[in-house]
Amino acid sequence: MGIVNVTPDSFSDGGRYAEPRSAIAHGLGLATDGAALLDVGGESTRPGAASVDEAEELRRTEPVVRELAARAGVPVSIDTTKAAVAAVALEAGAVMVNDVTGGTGDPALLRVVADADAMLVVMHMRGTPRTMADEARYDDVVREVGDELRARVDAAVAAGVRPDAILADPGIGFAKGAAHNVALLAALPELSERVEVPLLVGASRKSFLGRLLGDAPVDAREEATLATTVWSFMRGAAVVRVHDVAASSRAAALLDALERATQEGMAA
Ligand code: PMM
Repeated sequence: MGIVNVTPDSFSDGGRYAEPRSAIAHGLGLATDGAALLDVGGESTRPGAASVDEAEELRRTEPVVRELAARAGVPVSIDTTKAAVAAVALEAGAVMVNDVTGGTGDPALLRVVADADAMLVVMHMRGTPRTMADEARYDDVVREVGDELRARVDAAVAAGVRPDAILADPGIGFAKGAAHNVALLAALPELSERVEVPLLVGASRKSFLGRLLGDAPVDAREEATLATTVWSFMRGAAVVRVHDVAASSRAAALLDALERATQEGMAA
């Protein structure tokens, strides 16, 4: 999943694709680079970020979704917490809604997804981007995130979303400290078992990578991001959400080749 942030203030690429025209060009490039999905977002969710009103979020995302859905040749997802933004994006050609609140932010969102028979990503977070840093307290992060995600999947199914159209995401960096993020990545197979739907992982360039590398700035986190891609795929994740699609896509191609050779070796 390639990230297309139409925002002035996202943590890693804020401002580079803030206008629809540059975001569309960026999304088309990510599809050429091998993205299987494009995730268009118009509201930054970095810690402490201010919220964006609906009209502005629509102004940023609608033309980008419409154009990419028509021209990119891969499915488009809308990264939003607002039912109205999701509805417009689905009408404009998106086929997936990626909600960082996992359906808890806007009570109407799950229904919008169900009515459109669209796919859904439920991500785990506690609080809001403004408050989440204070909520990073767990006794057993894998069990608690797994159980909370499972509850969000159940709520989505109860609202009419097709069970086989749901992905769950542990929400790396959302109401989690660096050790929580690492523990969740280490336990992907267990999480997957608890949640019972395919997993999506979004670790690309996040600050815990910087912390693990001794305060590496955003532009020095690419190799570590790639390590999370390889790790996540080897531990059974279905989708990784990344900024640098070309690098992750090349790594995934090699993993596929190794996986095939392993299967053939076992069959021989
Ligand atoms: N991270 C961000 C935004 N949206 N959605 C999902 N499902 N998972 C994530 O980890 C996630 C997300 C923040 O990162 P960005 O500013 O680079 O988009």
